[in-house]
Amino acid sequence: MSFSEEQEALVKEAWEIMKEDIPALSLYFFTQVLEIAPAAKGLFSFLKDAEEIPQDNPKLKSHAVKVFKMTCEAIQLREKGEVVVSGSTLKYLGSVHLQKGVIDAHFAVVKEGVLRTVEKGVGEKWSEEMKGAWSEAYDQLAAAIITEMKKEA
Ligand code: HEM
Ligand code: ISQ
Repeated sequence: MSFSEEQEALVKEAWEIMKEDIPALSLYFFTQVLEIAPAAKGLFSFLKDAEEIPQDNPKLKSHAVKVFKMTCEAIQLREKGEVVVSGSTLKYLGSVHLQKGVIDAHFAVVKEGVLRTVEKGVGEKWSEEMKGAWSEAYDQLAAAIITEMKKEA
């Protein structure tokens, strides 16, 4: 599967808007993920012992941003023929997630969190097409990470 130019543009358009509101959207992202899967809280080192989601935790923000940025980058698949991630490697991502005890089913939870966050972030620019573009980008990236996790397991 690959991205159309239109899908690429939609992913980029959303991120350009979301970038301006990172603290609030990061918090929203974690809130959504934990609402769907409360047990996922125990997986994150900076959430485990917290009563509630910390409002201003730099780790929380940077983690959330990484997920969104990497999803954006996954759209380079069209040009490069493979999923590219910057600042880290797929191998590293595979091993971190394996080590933390992440399983396949969690990826669907995080996907839902990503989509809800984009919807909130872009407001009236939200559309079925934009949802499709983000879904596709996320699925490609998740599949690449899961492949690495399986290789190592
Ligand atoms: C850590 C990205 C899916 C749980 C990380 C890190 C990155 C990342 C980049 C490393 C952060 C760092 O060391 O700087 C992604 C991407 C995903 C994804 C791009 C999907 C496409 C998931 C899923 C789960 C998960 C499905 C399960 C809930 C975690 C946990 C850590 C982590 C628990 C370690 C956090 C900590 O305690 O420091 N992820 N992740 N990730 N991820 Fe993900
Ligand atoms: C998965 N991996 C890293 C960071 C995350 C932030 C929120 C939800 C899922 C995540």
